[in-house]
Amino acid sequence: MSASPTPQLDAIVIGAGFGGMYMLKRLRDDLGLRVRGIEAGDGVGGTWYWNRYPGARCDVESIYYSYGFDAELEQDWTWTERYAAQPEILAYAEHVADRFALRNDITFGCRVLAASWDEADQTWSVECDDGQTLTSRYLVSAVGCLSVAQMPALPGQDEFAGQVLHTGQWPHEGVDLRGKRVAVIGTGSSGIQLIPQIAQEAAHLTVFQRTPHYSAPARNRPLTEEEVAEVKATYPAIRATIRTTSAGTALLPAETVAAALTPAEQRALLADRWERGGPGIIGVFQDVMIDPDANEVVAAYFRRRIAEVVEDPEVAALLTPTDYPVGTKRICVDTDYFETYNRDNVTLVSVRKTPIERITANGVVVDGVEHAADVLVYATGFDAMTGPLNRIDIRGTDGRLLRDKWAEGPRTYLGLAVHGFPNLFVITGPGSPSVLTNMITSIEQHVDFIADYLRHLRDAGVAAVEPTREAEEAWVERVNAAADRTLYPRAASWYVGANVPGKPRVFMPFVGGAGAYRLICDEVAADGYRGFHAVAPSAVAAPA
Ligand code: NA7
Repeated sequence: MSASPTPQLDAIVIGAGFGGMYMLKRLRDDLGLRVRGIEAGDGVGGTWYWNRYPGARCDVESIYYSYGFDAELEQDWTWTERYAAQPEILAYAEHVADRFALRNDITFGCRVLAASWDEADQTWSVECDDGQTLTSRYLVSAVGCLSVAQMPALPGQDEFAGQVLHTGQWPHEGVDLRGKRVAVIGTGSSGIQLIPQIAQEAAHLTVFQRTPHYSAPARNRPLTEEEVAEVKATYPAIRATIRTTSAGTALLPAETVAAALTPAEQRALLADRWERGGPGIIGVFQDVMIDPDANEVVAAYFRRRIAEVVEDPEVAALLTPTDYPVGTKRICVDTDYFETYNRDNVTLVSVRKTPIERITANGVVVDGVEHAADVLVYATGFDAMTGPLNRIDIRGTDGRLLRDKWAEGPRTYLGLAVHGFPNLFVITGPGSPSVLTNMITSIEQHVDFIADYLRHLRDAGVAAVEPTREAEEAWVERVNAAADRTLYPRAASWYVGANVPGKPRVFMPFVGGAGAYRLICDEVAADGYRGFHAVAPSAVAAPA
């Protein structure tokens, strides 16, 4: 029998966003592995490379939404705003790529089409759309959670004569909307950021809203020199703290459950959080995401604030969410969103009861009325969490496709690895806290876990591992049980795949909190990577 051929690479990392870049750096610089990154875009940055729509901004504060692995990087980079806008975050990603000389190890403009596990050679064979096939010992997915744009299938969609855009695939050269009639479909986080910006530029803006969303004011502002200096002086302590929190960022902790307070005390706390701005208002009471009554106190507060701002009572009523708990669809954070509907050049069309009938050459038809548009913007979100992996033909043991294994919903161990797919690791995959947290904190934790595990395997002389079936099943049950204890599954959100027709309704992230999850992973590692087992090469002899 011939010896297994040495793969071309030790590891392939798919994606060069924040997950892929740090993974590449750790494996190359700390473990000395031969690593290649494969990235569909022509540059680094992932989400922030693609989502260039006006108003795109992170809803996690910039000083926390940044890497904590390198003290000098922290000191050298200076954030200018409380919530960084897309160009600044992309510039940061590019700075990191330059600083750590990552680009030469990344193939840009190249998409991974398929990856298959060779059981005899114990290597991954990765097929790219530039025609090349690479082999490697390990495959790491850093494809992101919100990277496959979701387009609705509307009758007549291809007939539209004007420009068609999706927020997640915004043209790099920008779009001149001056004097144009613009239609926006969708009022999630992207729509809510985009709509106030477009309203200022376009001749007319028509917004098509299916579900009104809860949105809190961002209260974005420039950071002062004093604030920046203080943060830089205390960064190690800040990082140490946020790693223990549920959301992986610094939000005011709740002191008590809602029922322990009088209505006046509740209102005072809510008003304080509203004035502070940002998503932290969801954490105002300990039980907002668990107790429907506590949730309703917060939801009612949002409703009152909408009624105060929006001048036309009919428009205000349409913009007011009433039939799902606040926070169960991701809370939005805005600047002048509701105020925008007081402008003369903005029209709101509810498509709740009367869905979009069709798209014509000239616009969007609802309830028999054509709303004319020159530009049509889809702010319709993403095939979240599983979409980016499922569109790659990933074949594990016995040639089984990952998307077939996940047909009834994703199944992972710790959101990091999948039984039947040896040596595949998923950064912030379904079953991990990921999208419920500061993504960069969660990314760093996963990357460190994976890098430490690969070092451990090298030291132990183990070539291939996978989670056991039992460990995976137990984790899936734990993820489901955690979600069922909350109000999260009550909304038709992208967390449960409700925005993609035919997608199984499963709450995908682990809701137990990033800090608690980190402890679980640390225990798994300390216990000899409990739940994983070594995989022996199959008996099939490699062809002579
Ligand atoms: P979201 O939050 O999924 O929002 C998409 C929006 O598009 C939402 O309002 C949808 O209504 C709407 N939508 C989708 N399909 C249709 C059709 N067919 N007709 C009308 N309206 C439609 O995506 P975002 O890009 O805003 O944000 C995604 C995440 O990125 C965000 O949560 C942050 O984590 C960053 P629906 O609510 O489904 O009724």
